Amino acid sequence: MHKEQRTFIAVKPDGVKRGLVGEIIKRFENRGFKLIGLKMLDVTSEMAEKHYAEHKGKPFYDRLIRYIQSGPIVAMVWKGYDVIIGSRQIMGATSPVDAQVGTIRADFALIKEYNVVHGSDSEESAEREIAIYFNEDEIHDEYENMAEMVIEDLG
Ligand code: IDP
Ligand code: MG
Repeated sequence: MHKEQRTFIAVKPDGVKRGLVGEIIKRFENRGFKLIGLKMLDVTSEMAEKHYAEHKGKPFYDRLIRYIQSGPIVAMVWKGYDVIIGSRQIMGATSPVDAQVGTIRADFALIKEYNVVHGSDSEESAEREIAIYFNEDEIHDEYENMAEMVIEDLG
């Protein structure tokens, strides 16, 4: 069955510097997902280490921690039916050479080390990542968006 979920999405520092914030947000809005949290911030070392704990010890870990702190990010929470797999599809594979044409990473990422966008890969990581970047009172689920209204029509 279709599952209503939340996910954590971030425009990474290279995406912000390249002026891709609006382009990336547009693709999630076009898909009908509901934006319920949004902020620009500098990622602290503590946040970066929590976020990327699963990659600690890998050869690219130190560079990844530097990359996510190389400028402000735009952190977001999105909600919707199957939003976790759906947002991974919109983003495309980690490396632009593996990503399907038409995905954000195929269209905009330079290389896998600079792939412009982050998205959670499971419900567990989504809730863990949301908690790193947001307090619950910064999340605004109290409005109804068009996609929710359409889906409710199914009864
Ligand atoms: P994902 O962002 O597609 O979920 P992960 O495997 O979770 O990919 O890796 C997190 C981030 O670490 C990637 O988005 C990318 O920026 C970076 N990364 C992943 N694999 C490599 C690699 O093999 N070399 C360099 N950087 C990598
Ligand atoms: Mg990941």
